[in-house]
Amino acid sequence: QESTEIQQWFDAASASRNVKNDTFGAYADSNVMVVQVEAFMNFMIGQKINGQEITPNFNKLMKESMYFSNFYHQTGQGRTSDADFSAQSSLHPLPTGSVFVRYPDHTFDVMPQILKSHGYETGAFHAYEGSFWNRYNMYNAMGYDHFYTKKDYVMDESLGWSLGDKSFFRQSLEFMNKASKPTYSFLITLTSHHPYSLPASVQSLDVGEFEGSIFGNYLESIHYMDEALGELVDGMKKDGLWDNTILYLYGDHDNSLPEQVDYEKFLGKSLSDLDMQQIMNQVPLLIHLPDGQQAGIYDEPSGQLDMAPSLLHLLGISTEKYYMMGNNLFDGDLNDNFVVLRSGAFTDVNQYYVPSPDNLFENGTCYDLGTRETVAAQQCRIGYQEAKKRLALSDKVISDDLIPELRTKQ
Ligand code: GP9
Repeated sequence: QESTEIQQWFDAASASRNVKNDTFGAYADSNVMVVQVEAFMNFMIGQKINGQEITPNFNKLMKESMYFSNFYHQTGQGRTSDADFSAQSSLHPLPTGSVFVRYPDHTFDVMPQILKSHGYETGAFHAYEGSFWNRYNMYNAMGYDHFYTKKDYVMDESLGWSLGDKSFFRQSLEFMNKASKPTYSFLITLTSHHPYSLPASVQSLDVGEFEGSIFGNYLESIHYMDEALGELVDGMKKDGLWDNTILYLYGDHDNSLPEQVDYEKFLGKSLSDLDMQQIMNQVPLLIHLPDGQQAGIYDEPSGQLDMAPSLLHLLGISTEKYYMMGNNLFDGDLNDNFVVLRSGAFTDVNQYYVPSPDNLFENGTCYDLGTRETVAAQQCRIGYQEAKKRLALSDKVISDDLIPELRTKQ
């Protein structure tokens, strides 16, 4: 009985996202490069400090890309590994711990495996210890042909936790160039990792009053990462990858710096509780299509779980039989997107709900996004119930390893 209900939920989700419109298969057989950027938050996009843009290369790229201005990270305790898992599988991360560590041997419908079965050469790139977050085991199970770790890179630029992002991108492109096409490449950056302390020689922003503070160092590390991004794009153009690759770039999670006053000083205005909720949960998403089509700013809500269904749509691979929960960003209707955060918060085009620490529905805060004011919690009840249902369903599918069983009954 329970498995029938679960199957019904997935059938309905599949029907609403599997739309065969003009964009379905529009980029079939393109290379796909996914860049997951460490602690990259949305509030700095387009912003300046002392006249200098924090992310000039990202801002430039936005003009010929799709930029989702209301995109959320959906991570929990598994941080970077949660962002990775939810983007690749389109399921929610767990309420405690990381799927990578707890259930690497369970079955999921993930991007590398799916694309491998469609003739792609697949690679994960991360210049750090391969065992961190149990990646060796998990990436093997996810179907990556290659996993390039710190051992594979020449340490010619030592920054923060490991290799600097500039060298990381440059060497990753060299590995990619050796692969047979089409390729699916997943790159995880690291230089902008907490505590964000970079040598003065690579700090090129004048952060003024933030000088010497961790918030100032954070801005510097993102500015460095953005320079590296500029070099990555140049490298892709030089290597002939730019016109035949979908570039999908997003931030993994927040920067663990919750002081409201820092954001107020940086943005030069006072911030409401809702502003802070959005700031701490929004990360940027940028999609550059090979022909630069569909460029623009998309304000509808979206989240990390949306990656797999959206990319597969562009590649013309039906997700009908896959156990995925995210939105398809190319289904032609962004207004019906529903985004659930691991905390139980949710948002759609009209509402934003923040659960209370005691997790009682009535004690949570329901915002009307039209007025940005609080309204009676009751007005968020339907969304709250749906969010709760999705999280419980995802948890069950993951921890009970339900996908193989559900699939036999399809
Ligand atoms: C290290 C990187 C950091 O490999 O993934 O992970 P985080 O601490 O951000 O979860």
